[in-house]
This record gives sequence, C-alpha cells and structure tokens, in this order.
Amino acid sequence: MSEKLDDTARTAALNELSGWTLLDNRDAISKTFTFGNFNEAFGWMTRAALIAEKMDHHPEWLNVWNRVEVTLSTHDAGGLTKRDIVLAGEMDAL
Ligand code: HBI
Repeated sequence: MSEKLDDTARTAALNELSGWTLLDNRDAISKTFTFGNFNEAFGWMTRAALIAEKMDHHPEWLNVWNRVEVTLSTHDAGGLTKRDIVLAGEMDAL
C-alpha cells in the first residue's frame, strides 16, 4: 500500500501538477475540469475511468453538463499518496 505523502513531498507534487489544490477539510486534492459540452466531458471521464481501473485507483467525481469536479485521495491509506499524484497527472495529460 502507498504511504501518505509528507509535507515536503505533497508541496513538491502539487507544484508539478497544474490547477490541483489541497482540500481544507480532508487529506485530498481536487480540480474542476471544464469542457465545451457534455459529450466532451463524458468522453474525458470515460478515458479517465479506463486509466483509473487499470491503476486500481478511482476518483471521486461529480459531472454537471460540461464540468467535472474531481477529488483524489487514497482511501486505503486515509489520505494523499503518490497514487493520487500519478492519477492526477494522467488526468491532466488526457
Ligand atoms: N481508489 N481512490 C482510491 N483509493 C483507494 O484506496 C482505492 C481505490 N480503488 C480501489 C482500491 N483502493 C482497492 O485497493 C480496494 O480497496 C477496493
């Protein structure tokens, strides 16, 4: 299982990503992705879902038309781990 990231590691990881922020109320990162329409948003979610399933690491997310709000945290570890950072990077790259 992944270890929770310490303060130095999470600051470094967040600097490498763009647009992801730490939540105030729990040990997780989030980002809102905005697309041109629902089809684009859902197409992106489908591609992200296939990556998540391959990683056995799954997002918490909410879709409203062209917007997808994503929260990443490692439930097994009770907080933010390298696995969240890797999935965040894959989502950014899609
Ligand atoms: N997804 N975000 C997240 N965190 C987890 O700890 C996790 C997961 N997907 C599958 C998974 N763990 C499995 O290892 C089992 O706990 C189901």
